[in-house]
Amino acid sequence: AVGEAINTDIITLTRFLTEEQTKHKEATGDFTLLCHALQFAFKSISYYIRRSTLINLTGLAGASNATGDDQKKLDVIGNDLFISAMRSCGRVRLLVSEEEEECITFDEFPTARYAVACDPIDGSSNLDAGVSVGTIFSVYKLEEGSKGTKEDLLLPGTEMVASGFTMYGASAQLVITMKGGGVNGFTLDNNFGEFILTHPNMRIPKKRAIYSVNEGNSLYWEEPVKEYINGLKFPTEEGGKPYSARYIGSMVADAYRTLLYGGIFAYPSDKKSPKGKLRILYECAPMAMVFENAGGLAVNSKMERMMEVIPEHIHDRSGIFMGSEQEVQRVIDVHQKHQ
Ligand code: AHM
Ligand code: MG
Repeated sequence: AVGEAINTDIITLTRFLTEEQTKHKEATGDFTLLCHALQFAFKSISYYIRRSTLINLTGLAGASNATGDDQKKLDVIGNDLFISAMRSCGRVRLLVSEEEEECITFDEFPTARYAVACDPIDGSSNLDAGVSVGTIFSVYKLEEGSKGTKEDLLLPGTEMVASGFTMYGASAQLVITMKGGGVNGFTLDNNFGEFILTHPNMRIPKKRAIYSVNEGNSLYWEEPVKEYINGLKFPTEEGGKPYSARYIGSMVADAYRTLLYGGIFAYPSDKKSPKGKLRILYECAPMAMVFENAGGLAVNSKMERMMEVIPEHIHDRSGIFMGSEQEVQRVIDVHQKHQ
């Protein structure tokens, strides 16, 4: 019949969020509004990334950010778009961004109950080459009577109410998870201007022989990390095959592939960066929540559950291993042997 192959009952992110809201009787709609603002931030960042080569948005902005990285023009624009979306929704009290040294407080909304942490454009070293980058976000609900200072955000990942990321690849892919829920993936349809549910209830495969790590750092790795990675490359069991290496250098893209195909992504702490490279609040913790809710695991370099790590400062870093349950378990086993 005509239209048989065409889905006319499309689940947009807007519809999904409305349906989620009605599942929670106590919901006020604040969180839904916040998600609508997030959605707009992703759409607009995606738009500028796609046009960047045409409208002179490649290259450096001429400054460096809170953590000392050179800022790209798109880092600045992505950050401004994100902040503006969060401010204008009126539901966010605090915002931490990788690109802002200090926590932003929206004092015009003193009763707003949410706090957000974000890396507006993660993997920006890949931008000018047109390689996938992404936005990572985590959402926290503030304690009753919290003062609205950055200390309110020094929380373990277990306190997040939602987290996720959008990857700006061949298409924009949004992955979102909520506390106690599953992981859902949406694809931005540029003609509709809508994120469409294309990957409902994502589950990471239990194992897969793919590892993703910057091997250029191996000189600095600690013994257990060296032993673990060598074990993947030079299997000792009869007929064992070596793992495949895949490393894009954009955490969001490496994480998205790992989520879909399985395997492991690692950015361990090492002798050069004893605290690791990736930041807890807006890189490690939100990814850990996505991986756990998809049936995977995420630990830091001390083999502690990433979701339980409490940052001391808003820009604190951590080592991280995340991926398929059996692959991460193998890292834990090697580390335990070394204790
Ligand atoms: P950024 O937030 O400054 O872009 O840095 C984070 C990125 C991650 O996306 C990626 O996993 C990692 O840094 C790559 O680092 P390296 O170039 O050291 O391998
Ligand atoms: Mg980053």
